[in-house]
Amino acid sequence: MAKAKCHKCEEKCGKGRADPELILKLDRAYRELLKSDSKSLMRKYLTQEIFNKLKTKKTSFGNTLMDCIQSGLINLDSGIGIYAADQECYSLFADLFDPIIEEYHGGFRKSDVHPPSDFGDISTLGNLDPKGELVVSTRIRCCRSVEGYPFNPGLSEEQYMDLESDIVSALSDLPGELKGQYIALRDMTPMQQQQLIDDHFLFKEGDRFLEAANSNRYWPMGRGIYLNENKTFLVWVNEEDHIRIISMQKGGDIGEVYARWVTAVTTLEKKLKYIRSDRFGYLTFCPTNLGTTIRASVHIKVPKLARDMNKLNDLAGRYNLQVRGTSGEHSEAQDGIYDISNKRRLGLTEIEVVREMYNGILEMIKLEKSST
Ligand code: ADP
Ligand code: DAR
Repeated sequence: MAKAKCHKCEEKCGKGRADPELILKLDRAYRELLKSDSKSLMRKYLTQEIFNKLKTKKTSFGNTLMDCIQSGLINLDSGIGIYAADQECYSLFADLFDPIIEEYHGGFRKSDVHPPSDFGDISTLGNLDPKGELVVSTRIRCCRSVEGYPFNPGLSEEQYMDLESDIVSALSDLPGELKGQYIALRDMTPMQQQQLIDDHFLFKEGDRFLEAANSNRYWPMGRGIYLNENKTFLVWVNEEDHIRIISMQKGGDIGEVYARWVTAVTTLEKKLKYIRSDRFGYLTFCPTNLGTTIRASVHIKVPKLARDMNKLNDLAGRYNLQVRGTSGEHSEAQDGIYDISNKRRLGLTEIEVVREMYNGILEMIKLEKSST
């Protein structure tokens, strides 16, 4: 297993201080950002004072403030506009990350600490829509970063391949219904790849936000998907994060989806060592995914509530839920099917996150049914 860049080479890669020409580039980019109409949280919290304090810093992986904010500088329509280019960024650039994390995760303050994992009593989650009237399908996913490797943008081609092989060997002897096959993206035909994307199993390609964050390099090397026979358990390798662990099925039986997800997560954590911080829980490339890293979602038809999208988004927000399109992030709804999921993942336990989504979706189903 290849190791992350040696921290001992701080002298060589000049830990601590960004190069003068990079600092000039940052100055120019920051002036442009101030003139722009960006509404990102990065734009909101990158004050001149914080910018001046952070622009000279560099992590032991060699990443600077530019590596974290370049996606938000290029994509002015970013909602967040920042990624952690490596695991040190959350502490080295805390003056910028902390207020963004506090706002996105509904008030996770500097003094707050993510709780230990608690998967709770699986039996307390039932079927969100036993008659199958509104819920098309249910999915729970989490993200994991593997110790010994830098986050996505810092991976060399060799590290992508080594990380893929470490993950695939951990997947190779999964028991029971989790048993399945890994398919490397480089071995897929374009048609096979597109079908998996259209079926909502495989990640989309060419995300411009990830592209601008330098996390699509050497594509498709080291990327791929593991699927069990029933396509109800999937693992994404080296898309945005090192690993995405996914349980999903048709219908609204979130109890079954959650039980499968818990089994998979607890089985895999015996085989792979993950990057976890006391304060933020599981560390991820994007600060929106920290903590439990869970996104629990339904594909749901809510034609009455969706008549007014502003009202639908406001209603979802009241239950700490988020609305996405049918193909997930940055997509529109097709055939009136919306992806509605929890927004908060940090500062809550696993069962609290899924229960918050469960309760919110039940309320939205009631409102949809009672609307005229
Ligand atoms: P992520 O969930 O990993 O943050 P996206 O929002 O892009 O990423 O969604 C990834 C894929 O998962 C998309 O194809 C999306 O359609 C699919 N998806 C999300 N929720 C569900 C669901 N409840 N049922 C079926 N597919 C889903
Ligand atoms: N597109 C970026 C990231 C938002 C969160 N989504 C993730 N991590 N896939 C933005 O700032 O909008």
